[in-house]
Amino acid sequence: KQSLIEDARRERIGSGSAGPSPGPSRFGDGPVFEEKDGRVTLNVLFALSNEKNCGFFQTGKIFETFEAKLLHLESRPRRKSKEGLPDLEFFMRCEVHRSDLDVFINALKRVADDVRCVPEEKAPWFPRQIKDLDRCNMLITKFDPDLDCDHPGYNDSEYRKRRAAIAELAFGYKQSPKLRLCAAEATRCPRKVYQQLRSIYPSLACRQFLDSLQQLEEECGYGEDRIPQLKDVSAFLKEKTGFQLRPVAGLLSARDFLASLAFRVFQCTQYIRHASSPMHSPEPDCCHELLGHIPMLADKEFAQFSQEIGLASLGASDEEIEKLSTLYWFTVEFGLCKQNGEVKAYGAGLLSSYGELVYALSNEPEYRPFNPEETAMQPYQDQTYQPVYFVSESFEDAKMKLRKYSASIKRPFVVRYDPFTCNVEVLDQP
Ligand code: HBI
Ligand code: NLE
Ligand code: FE
Repeated sequence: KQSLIEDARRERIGSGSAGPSPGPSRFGDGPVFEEKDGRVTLNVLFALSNEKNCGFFQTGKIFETFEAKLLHLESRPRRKSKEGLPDLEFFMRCEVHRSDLDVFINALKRVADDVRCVPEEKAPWFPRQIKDLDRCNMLITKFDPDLDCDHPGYNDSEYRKRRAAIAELAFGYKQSPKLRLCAAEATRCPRKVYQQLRSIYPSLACRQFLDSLQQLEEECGYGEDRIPQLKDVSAFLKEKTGFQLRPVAGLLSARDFLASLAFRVFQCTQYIRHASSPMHSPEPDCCHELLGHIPMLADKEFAQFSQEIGLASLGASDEEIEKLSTLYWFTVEFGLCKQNGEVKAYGAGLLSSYGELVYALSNEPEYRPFNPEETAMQPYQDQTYQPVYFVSESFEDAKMKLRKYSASIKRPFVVRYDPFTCNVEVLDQP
């Protein structure tokens, strides 16, 4: 049987069909790294089924017995077991005595399935196909109404219950044409959000946004009385620019979030901001996605700009991811651009917040010209309005500058998106 772990292992860069690059020496069934003072470091993958009770704690015992040191541990759910609980797969880096290595691995094999030693990765794993996005679901804990006591919904148990149910649906979503996006919270339309924003868009939003919004009103049921179904919006986008939506339970890690853009997939929240703060929410919600992002993603030039940030992020180092997410922040979320001699908003975080849209286009905040090298280093916060915004000459200009920046990111390979198969091809750096 083909285990998911095998799958993941083969898909990791450097261990493809060309064969893994062996570490400095080989022991047991896999490579070992960094021999020092009689100890070796190794990467182990293994799976634990929920049917074998407490397998995880037994592995802990094995570590204790062999005086193994744990350097890194990750887990993720794989298929569901008979009781409906997910089996877990683990990736760990650990250090053991060289002389214990074989016994250590054999001991692990007795409690865990699919135990494998894998080579050091040349680059972090990244999705190659749209369906791999099913594995890009690592949420960060920020703005979680269950965990963050400053969240406006923290003391509202009804709100938290709704959020938990919506999150459950997003986690269960699989990239498959058979499955449908779940309904947005269609009856809870904060009419005021729409009305207020709609009245200021004509003077403050960029032309592309206004054009798309008009089409969404005419063709997709946008309006102050209801929230459109994400399924319909996704179909609309797909027709315009090839972008599609997939539901997400909350804030994803920047790496997973950006990776989906490479496939023209936009991770879309479905819950609505707490009713106590309609004019600004620090976290994304479906008002933000539908009003801020969707109209922009329906524009060809902008869709391409977004995808290029995504492609640049695949397999990039953590530092580069940080810079790309800062660039994303100051463009896709909070970008301003010149149009006919005036400054207009194109960033989704502005276009979905009445408060910040008015503020950003007043003469209070500081403006700086968009320049990826500088913009990528600008610290930002996500609690309240931005003190500084970056202004592009045009989308075309921003896209060209970003392309130049992306080309300067060092990766041991190049990626190419194949629009026919919707896969990402990985080629060795010439
Ligand atoms: N996750 N769901 C979701 N939506 C976002 O807009 C988002 C995210 N995770 C990270 C993130 N944005 C930022 O780091 C961007 O700058 C990439
Ligand atoms: N501040 C935005 C709003 O209120 O809609 C959301 C920003 C999400 C990054
Ligand atoms: Fe956003």
